[in-house]
Amino acid sequence: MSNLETFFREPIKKTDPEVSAIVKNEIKRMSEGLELIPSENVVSLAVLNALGSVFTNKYSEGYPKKRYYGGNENADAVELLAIERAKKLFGVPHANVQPYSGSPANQAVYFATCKPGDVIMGHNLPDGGHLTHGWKVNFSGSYYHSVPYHVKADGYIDLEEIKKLAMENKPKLVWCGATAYTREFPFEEIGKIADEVGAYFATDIAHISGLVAGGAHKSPVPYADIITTTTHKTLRGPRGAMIMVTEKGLKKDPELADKIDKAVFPGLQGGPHDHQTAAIAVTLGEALKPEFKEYAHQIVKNSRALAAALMKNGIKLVTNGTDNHMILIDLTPYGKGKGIFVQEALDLANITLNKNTIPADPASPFYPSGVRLGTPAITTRGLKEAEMDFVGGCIARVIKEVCTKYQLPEDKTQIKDYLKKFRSEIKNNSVIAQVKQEVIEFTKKFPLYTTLDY
Ligand code: DSN
Repeated sequence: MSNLETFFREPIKKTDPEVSAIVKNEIKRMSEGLELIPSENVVSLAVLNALGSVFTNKYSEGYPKKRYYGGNENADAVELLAIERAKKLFGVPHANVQPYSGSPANQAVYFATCKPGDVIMGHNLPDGGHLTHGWKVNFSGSYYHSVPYHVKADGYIDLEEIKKLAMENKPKLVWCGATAYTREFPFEEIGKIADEVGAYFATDIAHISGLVAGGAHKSPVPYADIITTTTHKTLRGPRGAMIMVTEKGLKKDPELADKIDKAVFPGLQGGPHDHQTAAIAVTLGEALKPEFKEYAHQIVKNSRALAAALMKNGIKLVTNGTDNHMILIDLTPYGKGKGIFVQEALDLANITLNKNTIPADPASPFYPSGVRLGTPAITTRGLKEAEMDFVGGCIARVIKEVCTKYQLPEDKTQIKDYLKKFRSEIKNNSVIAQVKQEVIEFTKKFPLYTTLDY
């Protein structure tokens, strides 16, 4: 901890003790906890170095060698390096590394391929899809005519439905990708349907891009026209995103790469975040190393072992298991809307995950009946299959403790007071306190950063 404090806090400690103290608290929270939110990870010190570099001072609207301002020779060099590494890592002819994050990247795909009012298809949000794949309150569901597809009762994507909806509605753009889906994505099958109806096929691999890069999940490259990804999930980089165009996409539309670049800048964004680009370049360099393959496979091994440990403890999972980094717990055997109790009680026990809807959730998206968790961050910290029994056991103990004791009132006006009582009671719950102590002891064996090689 003392070395870490020096690394992260030396200048800030002197000039801004208030922010410095908050950063210190965050280091402690991360160090003493098990981070199981499947979209989070722990980046390397090299990524942090690049992210905290002087590139944050620069403006470089445009693209390498075609900038609007001077002094961009180093910004050009780092962006070109990131692009080359992205192309090599994923095997694509074109990459844009400027999107600020996943939602802006997806927005650029719409801007490049559709006009307002065009029909688009994506994985329905309560079924595990993403806001930007056509959800009604998002720009994607209000500026475009969204026809969502769903998962079947068994939790798997309903290919029959996709085919039927695509034939009936003739979409301009079809998405495949999700934020809460625990099985391999059927890229090939959905890609065929998109081709049959003449749609662009975009895959959003934000969650699984590290697995794809490391060979632990099938690549969408042969089937997709466009691929978007964030860079901070399984890919283990800074917050940011990329848009890639495949050979198939260029064959379908030779101007597609140009359209994407123009949509990002000047269509939607201003100056790229060069410090973020530098950190993405470092991330992609790390992902090109052989160790990253091992990491990607270990994520999935851990996820499968954690799923097995949970089921052994009597916990029900959507699809009864996982193919990737993620697990979706179905809490309905204890009643509906229990996700909030589990998330908040586990937070108190230093285990972080998030409440989530499950397919055909009997409750509301705000008080859903499931929780979502995953193994990217704990795998980075060095946990292996053998440790998943401990992690799964802790989660199961807390689930049983709160789900058998608490049930949200049917009358919505009573929910606020009920949660107030719940929050005050769990502070003194002995099971939660015991799990917290065990987690703090356990995490000492797996430091957040093992080496400080700067
Ligand atoms: N918020 C991200 C996630 O947690 O999956 C997706 O955008």
